[in-house]
Amino acid sequence: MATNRTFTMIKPDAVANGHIGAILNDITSAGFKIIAMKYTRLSEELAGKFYEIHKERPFYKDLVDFMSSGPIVAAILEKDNAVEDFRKLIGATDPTKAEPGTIRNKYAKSIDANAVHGSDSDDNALIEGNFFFNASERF
Ligand code: YYY
Ligand code: MG
Repeated sequence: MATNRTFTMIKPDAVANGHIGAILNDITSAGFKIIAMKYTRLSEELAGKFYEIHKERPFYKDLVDFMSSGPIVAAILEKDNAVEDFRKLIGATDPTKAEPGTIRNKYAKSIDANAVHGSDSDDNALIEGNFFFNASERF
């Protein structure tokens, strides 16, 4: 069901800094089940499409450059209240404002390279999951 799923990416900074294992451990320890997962790299074009809702924002170009700068891990996660609970687990967009113990507090260095993505609504979780995975890749 869409309502108990969310979508995440471990961003290029966290991958480059060797945090894939620790972040996946935090995610599964918090009760999220992995429904789909892949290690991949976004082209500039695909990163631009993924973040199209931010097209008019001043940080869009830097965001697209950053998200296509290296490999990422993309995953669909399942848990009751997945979208809201995952946003709590990752913390605020700006890691200096993220609560202690949150993934961004622990692994992110700046607002633009903030370690992880988390969907902001059930509708977007479904759209974003479908962006990366087809039906035969979800378990
Ligand atoms: O959903 P979330 O990732 O927490 O933040 P958004 O407001 O959706 O922005 C997406 C992405 O853009 C953010 O994770 C980093 C980047 N960004 C930025 O570089 N500078 C900002 N002032 C705001 C967002
Ligand atoms: Mg967002």
